[in-house]
Amino acid sequence: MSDASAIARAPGAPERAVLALVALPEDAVDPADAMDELASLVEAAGAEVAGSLLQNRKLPDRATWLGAGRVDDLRALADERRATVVVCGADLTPAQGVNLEKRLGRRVVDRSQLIMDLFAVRARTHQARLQVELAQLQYSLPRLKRMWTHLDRMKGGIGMRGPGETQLELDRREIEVKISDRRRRIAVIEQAHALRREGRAGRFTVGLIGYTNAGKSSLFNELTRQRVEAENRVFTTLDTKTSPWRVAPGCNVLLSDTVGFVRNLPHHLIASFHATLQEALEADLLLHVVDGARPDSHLLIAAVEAVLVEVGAGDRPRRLVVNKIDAVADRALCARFGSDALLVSARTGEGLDELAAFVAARARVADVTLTLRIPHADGAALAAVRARADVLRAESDDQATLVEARLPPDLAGRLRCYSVSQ
Ligand SMILES: Nc1nc2c(ncn2[C@@H]2O[C@H](COP(=O)(O)OP(=O)(O)OP(=O)(O)O)[C@@H](O)[C@H]2O)c(=O)[nH]1
Ligand SMILES: [Mg+2]
Repeated sequence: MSDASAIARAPGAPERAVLALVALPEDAVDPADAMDELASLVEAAGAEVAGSLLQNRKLPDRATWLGAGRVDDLRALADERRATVVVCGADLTPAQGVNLEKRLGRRVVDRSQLIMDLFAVRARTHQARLQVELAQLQYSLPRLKRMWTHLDRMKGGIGMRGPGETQLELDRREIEVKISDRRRRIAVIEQAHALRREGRAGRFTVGLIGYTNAGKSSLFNELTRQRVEAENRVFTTLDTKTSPWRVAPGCNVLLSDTVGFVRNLPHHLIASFHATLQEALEADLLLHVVDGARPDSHLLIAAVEAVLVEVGAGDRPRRLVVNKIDAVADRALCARFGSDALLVSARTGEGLDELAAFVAARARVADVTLTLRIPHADGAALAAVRARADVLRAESDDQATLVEARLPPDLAGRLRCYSVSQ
C-alpha cells in the first residue's frame, strides 16, 4: 500500500478538485450541507477544493449521473479552475464512471473511493491498512474494465492510492488472490481480538460510537486519562482502543473508542472494518456521542443509527451522549435530544460525573451483594475485591477479613467459596 504517496501532487502543489453533487427530492440532507461535508472529506484527503457544481434532478442520469448539459458545464468549470480531478458526492456505477471520465477528460472519483482513500491515508495500524486494502480491492473488482489509458499519467491521486493505483495492470485473478490473502490475514487478527475479548469476560464494557469528529476520542481521553489522537478533522481514529474507566469507587468498566461513522459509509469498508468495530459494538452498553453544537445533529444521529443497523448492532443497549455542550449557546435547544440524553463537554468536563454515575448504575445492575470471609493467605482475592467491588463494610481479625461488598457477577462467582451470606 503506497501510503507515502499522499495526495497526487504536481510537485509541491496539492491536487485540485472540482466537486459535483446531484440533489434528489428524497434527500434528507440539505444540499449545501452535503456539499460542505464533501468539501471537508476532500480537504481531509489533502486536496484543494477548486470549485463545485450542484444539479437538482428527479433521478441520476443512468449514463452520466449528471444531465448531459451539466456534464458540459462541469467540464468547462474543471478546465477553467485547472482541476486535476472531479469528485462526485455519490457512488457511480462503473459505466457512469467511464462515461464521465471520457467526457470530462480527467480522473473522476466517487464518494466510496474518496472515503476509502481517506481511510488509506489515515490508517496507522497494520490491521487498519489491511482492512482498507481489502475494501479497495473489492471495490475495484467490478470496475476493472475502467481502463483509464488516456489518464494513465495521473496515477497516485485521490482514489488512486493503495491497491487502486495498480488497478490498471492487475487482472481480475491477481486481485482475487490479493483479496483472499487480505481476508486470511484479517481473520488471524480477528482471532487474536476474540481471545482478548474472552480474557475480559465478566467485565462490564462500554463502547463510544458516533459520527466522525463528534468528540469520542476527546471523551475517551478525559474519562480514562489516556492520550489517543483527537483532532478537528474527519476520521482521526481508525482502530479501537480499550482502557479501564473508573466510574465509581470500586467500579471499573472497560471503555472502547473506535472509528467514527459518516453517512453512506461504503459497504465494503463497513464489512472489512468488522474486526475493528466488533470490539466496540459488542459492548454491554453503547454511548452514542453526537456533536450537540451542530445544527444538523439529528441527521448525524440518524446516519449513525443506520450504520448500527447495517453492522447488526441495531438492538444493542445504548444511550445518547450530547457532547460539545460548552459550544451550545442556547441550552433550551438541547430538549430536541430527548430527556434521556446526557449532556456533556469533553472540553470543560461538564456532565462527565453524571455520565460516570449513569454507567456505574448500569454496570452495577447485575452486581451481587455478598459477605465474604477472606483468609489473609488469599491476598489476591482481597486485592480483587478492593479493585473491583463496592466495599460496604470491612473488618479484620488475625486470620481473615470480613467484607460486605457489591461484586460484579464474575468476581462474585469466583469468591463465592468465601461467602458467609445467608
Ligand atoms: N467545543 C468542544 N470541542 C470539542 C469537545 N470535544 C471534542 N471537541 C473537539 O472536536 C474535535 C474532534 O474531536 P475528536 O475527539 O477527535 O473526535 P472523534 O469523534 O474521536 O473523531 P474521529 O476519530 O475522527 O471519528 C476536536 O477538535 C476536539 O477538540 C467539546 O466538548 N467541546
Ligand atoms: Mg477519534
